[in-house]
Amino acid sequence: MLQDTIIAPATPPGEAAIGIVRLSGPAILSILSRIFVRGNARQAVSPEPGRFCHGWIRDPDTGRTLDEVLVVFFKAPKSYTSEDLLEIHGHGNAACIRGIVHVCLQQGARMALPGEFTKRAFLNGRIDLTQAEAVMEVIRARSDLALRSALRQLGGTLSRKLREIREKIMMLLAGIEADLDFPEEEIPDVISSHVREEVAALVRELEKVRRVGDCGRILREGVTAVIVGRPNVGKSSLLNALLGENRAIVTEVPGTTRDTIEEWVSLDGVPLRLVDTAGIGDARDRIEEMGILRTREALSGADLVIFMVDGSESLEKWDFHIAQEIADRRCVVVLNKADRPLKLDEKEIEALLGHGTPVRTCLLTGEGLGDLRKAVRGIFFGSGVQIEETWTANARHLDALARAASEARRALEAAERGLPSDLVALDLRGAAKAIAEITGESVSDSIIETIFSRFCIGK
Ligand SMILES: Nc1nc2c(ncn2[C@@H]2O[C@H](COP(=O)(O)OP(=O)(O)O)[C@@H](O)[C@H]2O)c(=O)[nH]1
Ligand SMILES: [Mg+2]
Repeated sequence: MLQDTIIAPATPPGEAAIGIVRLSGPAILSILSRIFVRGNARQAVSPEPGRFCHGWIRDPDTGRTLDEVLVVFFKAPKSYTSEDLLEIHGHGNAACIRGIVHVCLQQGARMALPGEFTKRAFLNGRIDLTQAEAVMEVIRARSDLALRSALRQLGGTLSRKLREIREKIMMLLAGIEADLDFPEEEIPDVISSHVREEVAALVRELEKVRRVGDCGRILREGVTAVIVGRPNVGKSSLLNALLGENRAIVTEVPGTTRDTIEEWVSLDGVPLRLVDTAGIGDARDRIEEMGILRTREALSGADLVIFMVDGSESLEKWDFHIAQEIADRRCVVVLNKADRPLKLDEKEIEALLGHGTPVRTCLLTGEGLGDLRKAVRGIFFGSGVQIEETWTANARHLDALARAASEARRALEAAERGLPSDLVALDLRGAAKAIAEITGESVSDSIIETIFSRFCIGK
């Protein structure tokens, strides 16, 4: 299956200093010998591995010169694909690139599918599936933090961690199976308590990997934060303050904001999609009614709720209604209008509304905005997760990790209830299999196809 030689442009079309075409597969040197003329005719036509070599690409059928180029040859297995690989660096002109690709196709290469170079690197065992996925994460990263997280994953940090976990499970299984082989030498208590501890540690470790990965996902996709509260507490003022411009209309008239307003802001490197809403309160007309409906819609898609109350007034029924509606959500409570005397103390507000210590702000002066940033960041990167250790989880990873963790938890339960150890082993094997899916050691062809089909051509 891998015996053919593939080709694709590696740089985008259009005017540029250079344009690169890549080939991978067994036939590249014979193709090159027919289309490449070295600048220095005394040198051998075959380029030395890992060195730039200057020359001309000619069409052997017409004798026409297509471009002046530098070629670099990477000898298997020391290449991106682990196969013989060739880069032809021509001029950044679509016609030059087209000419080079065309002549290579004529000499027997075939156009590469999206992601086929990286797929070969994976199938040849140079990288695992999480690293292959990281290649596209690096290319598509839209923020500095997302890029750093993708680069760590590409470097194999996650792969190593998962391999480590899988080896631990294998050791546990080996221990359990050794006991199964010699049931007469039963020392069940000692072994099961030891196994139990190890399985409990495994559950914790899997949950941590998942949390860290989810933070990476947030760095990539951004956090959708929805500001809710009664009319007139200062929601639009908060949007404007975090944005640093007067995006939303702010007046002392309740019901000023009728539609939802969205803007992206960077919160210390964390991309935040901030949504200002009409809020929730008594609607006085149909427009306000629809605004409240939209607020509820926005709330349902929020990763984070910023719940704002006016600290200079007593809490009202709507404050309690909102608190109830968002009871189980990730939330920060903001106690605004700190320039006025506080009607309720922070402890009371915390007790009445839940959701931890409120942040006090005054949006007329910007007081407390720093605390709010810190609180928001803490919600995603608190609980022992450092931005420096994140990796970029996608739905596939999170799903497999959730299965691994739930199998491990089941193993723990079985061990705690003193069930036969082959049942514990069964669940542990399930956990190991889910992890092998993430790294690609055990994964279906159709999943592999789907992953690489999302790549760009030439990668
Ligand atoms: N005194 C005081 N007034 C504020 C503060 N923040 C906002 N306001 C005022 O409260 C009113 C309502 O603000 P707005 O942002 O439109 O509230 P929203 O209806 O929740 O969007 C406006 O007159 C703001 O100037 C604050 O911290 N202190
Ligand atoms: Mg408003």
